[in-house]
Amino acid sequence: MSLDRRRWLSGVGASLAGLWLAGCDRLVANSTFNGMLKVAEKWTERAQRLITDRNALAREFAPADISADFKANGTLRPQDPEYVALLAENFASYRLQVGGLVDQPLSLTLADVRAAPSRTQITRHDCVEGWSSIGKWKGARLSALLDRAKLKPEARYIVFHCADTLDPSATDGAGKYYESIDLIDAYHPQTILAYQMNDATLPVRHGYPLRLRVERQLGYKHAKYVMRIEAVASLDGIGRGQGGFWPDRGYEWYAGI
Ligand SMILES: Nc1nc2c(c(=O)[nH]1)N[C@H]1C(S)=C(S)[C@@H](COP(=O)(O)O)O[C@H]1N2
Ligand SMILES: [Mo]
Repeated sequence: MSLDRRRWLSGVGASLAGLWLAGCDRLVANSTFNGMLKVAEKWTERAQRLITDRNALAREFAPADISADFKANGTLRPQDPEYVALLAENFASYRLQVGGLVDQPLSLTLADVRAAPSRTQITRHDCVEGWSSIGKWKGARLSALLDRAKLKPEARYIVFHCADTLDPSATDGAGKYYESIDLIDAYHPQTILAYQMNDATLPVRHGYPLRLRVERQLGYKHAKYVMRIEAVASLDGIGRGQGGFWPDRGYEWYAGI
């Protein structure tokens, strides 16, 4: 169960319990109150169904379905000096930073990330431009990393800061790729930081060394070249404030499929 859902459910439980303690005999005798309770129950059901749907798994495929030629899109090889230097030493001094609203900031080597609880899945990647490819991904479960970092209760979004500048013409400092997701997607079981594709080391064009897989959303949410993960309460003040490189340029922040 996601943090959000757990928190939300305990909130609902607490407020109902509060009502009962307020004097349930008197309230139960009151037909308006019974009507209210029914409405509240219906609302709870509907909201819960929505949440349950968001936790449903994306379709998974068989090895025979894997695309022979998975398309690559956006940045194919970052030219940013930091990335170029890291690639030259095969990411020996790379550290995945996990920070922001956490009690225990992490600085992880690639070996640390590979040692974390993992998941492997064969899924279809759908790009907003109208193409799809099926690939097999193995990566660290984002939920495991976030649990290790101990999210603070104020954390609402997880931001992925990437190595690549996709828009060198941006003069406001918002030219670097980044993306963000809420805690429901962050704790979704298929949300992983992938380091393998089709049983091999993740190729540079697909986001080496780490790329996000957030299987219930469109391709542009799947941040490649992830350098830093940041837990935040608000997306204001990051990039142009819309929660992602493409959302800053008019795409929907939530790109559910
Ligand atoms: N860092 C970074 N992540 C990115 C992009 C990018 O340009 N830079 N492009 C996005 C888009 S639009 C898509 S469709 C997918 C493409 O992933 P692929 O190259 O592995 O197919 O990555 C997404 N993540
Ligand atoms: Mo895309």
